[in-house]
Amino acid sequence: MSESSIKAQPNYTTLAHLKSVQVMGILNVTLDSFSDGGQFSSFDNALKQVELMITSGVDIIDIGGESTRPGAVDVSEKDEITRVIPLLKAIKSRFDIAVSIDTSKAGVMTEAIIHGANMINDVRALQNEGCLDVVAQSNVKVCLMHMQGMPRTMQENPHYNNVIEDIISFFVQRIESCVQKGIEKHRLILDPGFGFGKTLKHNYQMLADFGQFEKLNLPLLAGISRKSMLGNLLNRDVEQRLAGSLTAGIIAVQQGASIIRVHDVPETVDAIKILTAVARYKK
Ligand code: PT1
Repeated sequence: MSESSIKAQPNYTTLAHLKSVQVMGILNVTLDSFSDGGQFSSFDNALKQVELMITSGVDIIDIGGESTRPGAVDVSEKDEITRVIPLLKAIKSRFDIAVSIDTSKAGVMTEAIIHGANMINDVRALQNEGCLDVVAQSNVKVCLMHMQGMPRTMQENPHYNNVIEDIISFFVQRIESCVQKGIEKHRLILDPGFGFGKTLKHNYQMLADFGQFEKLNLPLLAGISRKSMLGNLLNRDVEQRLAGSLTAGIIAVQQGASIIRVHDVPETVDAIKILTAVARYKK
């Protein structure tokens, strides 16, 4: 290789970056995940899952009461509050752990903030009525995710001129709206939204060029765990996507992701420990 072809590039395999990477553990309380038993056992189950995640080294628990996977239908605000808030209160009273609430509804955000949520994770990037105001009047962190279309139909015909550039333009506009409303930049986290109105090709372009989002100078979140971009490539059911999930998560971390949102916390923590050890020994 000629000398001139060696470019100085940001290196996210450094010890400093890897030490700051946070694992966000997914806790679903949608109707589907609650349909396998009575309310009480489900609630206890969720708390046991939280305890396991904490023991395994999770940094943030992400509670979601609305399914946003492709084809999912809307949930009422009342139902979402009933599913999410009691669990948030129970976690906050029992454990010392950061909790994020995965919601797009201003009413759910309000309740979540009152009851001690540390972060709002919004796949609709605070575009719904009242959301900017609710977050502006708090001091929580907020994850702004990119989605093209809405969950029920978003996979029908996704189109971009340039997937990375289009998402960056969207982020620039959303950051501007947040700052205008008084949500300080230091509270923002960006997520390009793997699987949200993206073809297989778009998803892999995003993963290949994940480092491009670093231009926006904000922490990045990647949520790839068990998604169909892994399943469709590997031809594997959702329970058989662990190797794919770990590999894709690590690739995102090596390109600057600060938070990875995952189902398999112990395995993800192990993978990051290996990366960190390598960074320590690197000359
Ligand atoms: C995500 C995310 C999320 N994903 C953030 N929040 C989901 N910030 C929920 C599939 O293609 O990536 N980032 N909250 C889950 N949504 C999906 C989407 C699940 C697509 C599965 C797929 O399989």
